[in-house]
Amino acid sequence: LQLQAALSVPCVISIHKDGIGKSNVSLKETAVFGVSFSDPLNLKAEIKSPLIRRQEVGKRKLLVGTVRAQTVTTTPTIDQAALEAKKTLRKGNVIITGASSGLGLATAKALAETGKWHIIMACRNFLKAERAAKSAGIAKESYTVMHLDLASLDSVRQFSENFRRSGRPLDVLVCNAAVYLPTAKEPSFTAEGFELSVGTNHLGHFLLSRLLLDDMKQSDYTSKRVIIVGSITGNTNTLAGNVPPKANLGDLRGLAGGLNRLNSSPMIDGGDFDGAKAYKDSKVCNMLTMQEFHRRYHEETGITFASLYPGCIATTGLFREHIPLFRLLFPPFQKYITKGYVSEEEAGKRLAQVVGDPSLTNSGVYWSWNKNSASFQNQLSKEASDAEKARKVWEISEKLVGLA
Ligand code: NDP
Ligand code: PMR
Repeated sequence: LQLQAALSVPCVISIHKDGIGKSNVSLKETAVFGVSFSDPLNLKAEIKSPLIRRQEVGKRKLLVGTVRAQTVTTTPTIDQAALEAKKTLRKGNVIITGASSGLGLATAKALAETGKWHIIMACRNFLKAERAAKSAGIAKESYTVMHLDLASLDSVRQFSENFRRSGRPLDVLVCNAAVYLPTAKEPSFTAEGFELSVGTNHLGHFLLSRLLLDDMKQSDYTSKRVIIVGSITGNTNTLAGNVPPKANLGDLRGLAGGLNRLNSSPMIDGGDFDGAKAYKDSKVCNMLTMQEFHRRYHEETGITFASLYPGCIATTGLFREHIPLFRLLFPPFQKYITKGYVSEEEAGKRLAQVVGDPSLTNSGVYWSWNKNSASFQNQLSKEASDAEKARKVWEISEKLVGLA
C-alpha cells in the first residue's frame, strides 16, 4: 500500500510543479485547444499527464485490493477491502446543481447510463428538471429532483436539510449551476442582496458545499469528491482569459463590502458593475474555493476537491442573456476558429469522468482536456492559484453566508 501511495502521489506533484513558471499565454492556448502555435513545453505536459495516469492505472491493476492509493494515504485506518465490497453493493449518490440543462443535464445522463450512480438533480425549476430528465431519457430510478435555488441562502440551507432527511449518503457533490449576465446594464441581486452572478455561482455553492461537507464525511464511499465547474475565461494565463473584461478580484474590497452597492460596489474588486466580468470573477472564486477546500480538508477527510474546464459548450443556455447575433456566431466561431468547441454530450462525459473515473482522484487540481479528449491537470492563472487570495475569499465568504 505504501509503495502504491508513494508511486502515485509524487507523480501528481511533479506534473503540477512541472508547468509552474514555464507557461505563458500562448503556451496554454496551444495545450488546451490545439491552436497552431508551436509549443514544445505544453505539448510535453499534455503527453506526459495521460501517460503517467495510465501507468498509475496499470499499477493499480497489478496490486489487487489496493485500488485507491489516495484514500489509502489519507485515511489509513479504513479497511479498503471492506469499503470496496460495500461500494459494489450500492450506487454512488451524486448531487448535481443546475442539472436541468446544458452540462449538468448531460453529466446526469452520462452518469445514469453507467448504472452506477443515483443522481440528485438540484434545480431551481422542479418541473423543468423533471421534463429535461425525461426527454434526455434518464431512467426514472436513476434520479431524484430536489429543489435548490442558489440565489437564496435560505433555499441552500433548506436543500441541505431536505437532503439530510432523505437519508441518502452523499458521495459526490458537483457544483455546476451558473448564471451569466453579459448584457445587463445594472446589477441584479440574490435574496440576500449579493450581486447575482457571484452570489449564485460562488456564494451559493460556497455555502452548499460547506453545509454538505459533514454529510460527505459520513459516507462510506471509496472515492468521495467535491467538484466545481471553473472556466478558461477566468484564467488570464490563456488567450480566452485575456478577452476583455478580464477577471480580477483586486483586493476583494467589494466582496468584503457585501457586493451590494450600498457599502461599496457590486463587484468583487470594488469597480463598476460589469456582468461579464462578474461571471469570470465568480469562476476565479470557484477555482480558488476548491484549492482552499483541499488545503483545509483533504488530509482530514480523504475527499477529493477539484475544478475543471470542460471545453467551450457554445450551445448551452449559459448564453441565453446574450444578444441573438452572439448566439448565432459563437458556436461556429468556437468550432472552426478557436477549435475550443465541445458538444454538450462530450462535455458531460468529461465531467462524468471527474465524478467517477478511478484515475482522476487527485485533489486540489484543475482538469482540462486536450484535442484528443484526453484529460490532463492544467495550470491555473496566477490569481486563480493564489493561496493567500483563496484564504481571504474563503474567510470573507464565510462571513457573508453566515458561517462565521
Ligand atoms: P446552462 O445555462 O445550460 O446551465 C446552467 C444551469 O444552472 C441551469 O440548469 C440553470 O437552471 C442553473 N441555475 C442557474 N441559476 C440557478 C440558481 N439560482 N439555482 C439553481 N440553479 C441555477 O449553462 P451550462 O451548462 O453551460 O453551464 C454549466 C456550468 O458550466 C456553469 O458552471 C458554467 O459556468 C460552466 N461552463 C460553461 C461553459 C460553456 O461554454 N457553456 C464553459 C466553461 C464553464 P435553469 O435550467 O432553471 O435555468
Ligand atoms: Mg471566447 C482561443 C480560444 C478561445 C476559447 C477556448 C474561448 C472560450 N474563447 C476563445 C477566444 C476568444 N473569445 C477570442 C479570440 C475572442 C474575441 C473575438 C473571444 C470572445 C468571446 C466572447 C465575447 N469569448 C467568449 C465571449 C463570451 O461572452 C463568453 C464568455 O466570456 O463567457 C464568460 C466567451 C467564451 N469564450 C470561451 C468560453 C468557454 C466562453 C464562455 C463561457 C465560460 O467561460 O464559461
